[in-house]
Amino acid sequence: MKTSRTCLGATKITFEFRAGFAVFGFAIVVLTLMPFPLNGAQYYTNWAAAHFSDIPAQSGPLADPDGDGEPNVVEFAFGTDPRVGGGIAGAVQPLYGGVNGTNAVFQVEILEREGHQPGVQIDLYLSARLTNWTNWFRPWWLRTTTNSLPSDPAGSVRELFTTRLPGTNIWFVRPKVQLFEGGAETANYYVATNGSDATTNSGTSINAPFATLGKAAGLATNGNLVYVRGGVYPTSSKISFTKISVAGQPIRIRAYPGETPVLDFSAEAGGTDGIAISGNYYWLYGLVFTNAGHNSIAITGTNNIIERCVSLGARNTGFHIGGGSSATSKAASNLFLNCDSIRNYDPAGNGGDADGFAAKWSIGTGNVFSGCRAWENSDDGWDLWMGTSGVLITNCWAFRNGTNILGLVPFKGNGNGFKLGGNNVGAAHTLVCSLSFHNMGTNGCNGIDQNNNTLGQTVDQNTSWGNLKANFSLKHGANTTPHVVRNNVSFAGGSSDAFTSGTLSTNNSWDVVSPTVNTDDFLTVDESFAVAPRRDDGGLPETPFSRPVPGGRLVDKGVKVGIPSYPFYGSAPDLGNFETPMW
Ligand SMILES: [Ca+2]
Ligand SMILES: [Ca+2]
Ligand SMILES: [Ca+2]
Ligand SMILES: [Ca+2]
Repeated sequence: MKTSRTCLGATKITFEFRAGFAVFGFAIVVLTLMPFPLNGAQYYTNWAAAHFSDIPAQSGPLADPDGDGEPNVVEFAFGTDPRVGGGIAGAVQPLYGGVNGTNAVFQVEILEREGHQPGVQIDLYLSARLTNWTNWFRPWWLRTTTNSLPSDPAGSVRELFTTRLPGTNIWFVRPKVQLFEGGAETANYYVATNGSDATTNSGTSINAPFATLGKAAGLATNGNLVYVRGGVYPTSSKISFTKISVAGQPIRIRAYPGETPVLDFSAEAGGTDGIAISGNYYWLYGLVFTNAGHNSIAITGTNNIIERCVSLGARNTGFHIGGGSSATSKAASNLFLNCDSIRNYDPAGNGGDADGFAAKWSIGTGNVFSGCRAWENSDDGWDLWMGTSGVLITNCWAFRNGTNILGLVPFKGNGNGFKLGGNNVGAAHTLVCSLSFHNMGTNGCNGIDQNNNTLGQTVDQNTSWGNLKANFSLKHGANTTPHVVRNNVSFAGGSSDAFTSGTLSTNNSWDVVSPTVNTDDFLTVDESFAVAPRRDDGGLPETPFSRPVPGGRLVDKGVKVGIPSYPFYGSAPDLGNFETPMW
């Protein structure tokens, strides 16, 4: 369900008049599958119950019982009183904006009176005109907590939002609040570090949880919810998810709201996966996996979603799709969304096998990686070795893969960023809106690599720079169909980029920017930003890192390529994986 509501006004700033009047914004509520029951902690449902026990009908996130134009979820996010109109001055305060120029700093400070509430994403939209309500846009925002003022309420938080835009002398700001997790629901099963799998605990109550995810997973069926409480779970054997669910009734296995469960597979034998999903329609959310004997998650089933999960230190590839060379069924339509795969490392193979993410061998169609990061894995960031069907990789980052963290001698990590196939198997993959930098290793170490895939690849709107060898290695002499390569950026690679003869190469930095791109074309190349914490909603962090200078040589130089869900600003897409917002 997705609903929205338009706000009544906006905060205006001019160079002469920096203070403005604060008027609240609009809200979007994204409910996942189930309505929220009223047993949250500091989440929306708990807040609403506290404020509306006498009028529960008015407790919905989009209700506005005090008639001040601000829906409850906005009052929740900013900590204002949902029963008292007004009283919201200063909650959104423009601080600074450049007058003119092509690269000005814009800053807005917000006050969250009851602290930073979980489960909501606050975004700020800007406009240079208020002649209508259609020209709002959301720039990227670097968010930092900042100093409180003496007059601020106890427990409040101030956040500073900073972005860079082409200048304008008048601008307006309004917030949007998105509710993505309202609080704990009533689950079918609970797992906790102080739980028990013995008959003394039913597992069906938060007060009588199981001790292991494996126990809960064995019982969960269509449409069930399993909550895993925070803490570390030493786990010595593989957990198998084998149920065949149906669309619309996934088995949801989620971190309890506000908590971080860590499944530590250190005690597992080498070569054994942590989680094996042969079933369908599982939806994992918010789990951390460490030290798996083989893959943290190995998927051979279909229609599974792995969201906001982390693989750290697996002894082979972190997150893997594919059944291996003897697969009898094909893994298809699986989604890895907003996951991180970090420092996975196979000592048994001298680092030559552990990728961040992989879709390999016999796979079906529709597998997607979106919003994911892979860094410092011993082998590749992504590896689609011998994948038999096309995979979509969109909005993903691969960096510093092929790093010999354990100091192995010999070390066999290849360290490609995105490896799009292998061993003369043909599959037409799509890699778009992604970032690859500083990948290194002993052999390979290209930013984006065709690797003997016999079909043409679609490689649009990516930035690949500073890799040990080529940023784009798409000429292995194996493909019978040319590649499509558009709107990409390449600079500072260790060896020359190469493309199969006949490749449609257009509007890439090497096609349209001269002299060649360099670091001055970006706001910063300080890669410490790349490992910044994610957005509240799980999306990739927003920072100035590797973004084009507004008004610079990469802006509006692309050709319209029609990538779904990729809005561009100005007259055309920019080059590379980041689009510069425009008034
Ligand atoms: Ca209100
Ligand atoms: Ca109010
Ligand atoms: Ca690999
Ligand atoms: Ca543009």
